[in-house]
Amino acid sequence: MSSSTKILLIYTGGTIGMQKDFETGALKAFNFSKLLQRVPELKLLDCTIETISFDNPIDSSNISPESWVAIAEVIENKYDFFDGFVVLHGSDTMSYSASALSFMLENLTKPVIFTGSQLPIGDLRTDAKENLITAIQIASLQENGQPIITEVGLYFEYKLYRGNRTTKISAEHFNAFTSPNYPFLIESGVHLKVNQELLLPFPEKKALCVHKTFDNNVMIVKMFPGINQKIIKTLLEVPGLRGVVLETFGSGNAPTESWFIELLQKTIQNGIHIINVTQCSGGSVDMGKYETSSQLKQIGVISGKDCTTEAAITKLMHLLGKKCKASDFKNLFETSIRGEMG
Ligand code: ASN
Repeated sequence: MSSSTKILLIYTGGTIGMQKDFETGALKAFNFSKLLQRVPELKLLDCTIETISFDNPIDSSNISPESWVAIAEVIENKYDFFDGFVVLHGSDTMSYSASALSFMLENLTKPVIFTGSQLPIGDLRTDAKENLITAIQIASLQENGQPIITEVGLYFEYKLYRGNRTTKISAEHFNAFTSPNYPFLIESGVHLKVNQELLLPFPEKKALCVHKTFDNNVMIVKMFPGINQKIIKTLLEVPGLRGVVLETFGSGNAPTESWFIELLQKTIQNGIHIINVTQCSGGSVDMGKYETSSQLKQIGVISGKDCTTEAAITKLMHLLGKKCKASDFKNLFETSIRGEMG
């Protein structure tokens, strides 16, 4: 890091910048300028920090594809003027946003690091300061004048993860995220330990390309024993539906009852993409390993492999938004584009 390194802090909202409403006791977003007043330590960092805020900071439960476009446009407009970007975001949907931004930003040659906190920055026991300061340090890491991280990461509680590999696992612990199928990229201890071999390679220098279209005519269906034919048929026949992420059991297994398989087959024949991801918190879909997934493979269900549900649903919306040929879709989905699947 050097004082010539320039970092842009993009504040979208989330607990990190919230305070208690005295009347209701609920946490509400407050003005970003106050966030910086609360962290004078930022001035001690050996880099230049500029900040930009959403006009109306939001709890991340209100994040939408429009918000992702807003974040991406800030990065796009300021890309040439900064060496790295830190996105302050609520933790609840941070994994969705980090996944979405990873797909949107093609040929990224600079770090985009999402972070937030479990307690507001003004709280005595806050985790916000460590997360914020280390995320900025990580975004500033350079070697021979080139950024070390050239991907969308998520930093929380001493670990930097690949953003599109993460999932939120706790509403209580400071250690709120995990990356079940890919190791962490950096660990923060006395030193920052970078696992260089796990990072996405520096892209061949092409201009940054920002994909801004998402198609949200999609849904996530989580399988459970006793799932009802009438209900699932109604869901799959919703007019305009274009894709489904199906959270299955174990390594991609589902009931073999003929009504279920026939319904999925008809849905696929109608041009609706069905993506198989596991509802396990780790491991991969492997269709054909068990009899209970062989038919899914035969009828053309797409394998989400070891993708998280967050990465699968955002990739689905992104690829549908790109309007690629229906016949290419399965192949495109099953190919890793930003290191989101193994
Ligand atoms: N509800 C908050 C949010 O996601 C939670 C947090 O940031 N810890 O905006």
